[in-house]
Amino acid sequence: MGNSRSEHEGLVITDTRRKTEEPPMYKVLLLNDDYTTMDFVIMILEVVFYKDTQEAARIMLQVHRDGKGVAGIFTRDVAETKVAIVHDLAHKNDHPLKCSIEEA
Ligand code: TYC
Repeated sequence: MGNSRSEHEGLVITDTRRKTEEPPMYKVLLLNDDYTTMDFVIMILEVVFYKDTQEAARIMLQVHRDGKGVAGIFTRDVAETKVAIVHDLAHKNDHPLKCSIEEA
């Protein structure tokens, strides 16, 4: 039996053709309701989704007008964790705010 290591020395070939798979991405949607305060939604967008105040206000108003809006796009695990955090903060602060996940 030959020594494959020495026989093939210097013949290592890296396949650079195959594209690295990217994970499926998910939109976290904020849903409008009549009771959650605008300030609370802006705070959520700042604290959970790292938006600056101006962008947070823009997204909040879009949700208020259109019924829903995209808070961010994440891998499935991160999106699900953000939804759980939003629902927990909303519940603890007596707001009915809901959000959902949609494949991007
Ligand atoms: N519609 C709410 C109000 O008038 C504000 C609001 C905006 C609530 C966005 C939820 O996801 C939401 N106070």
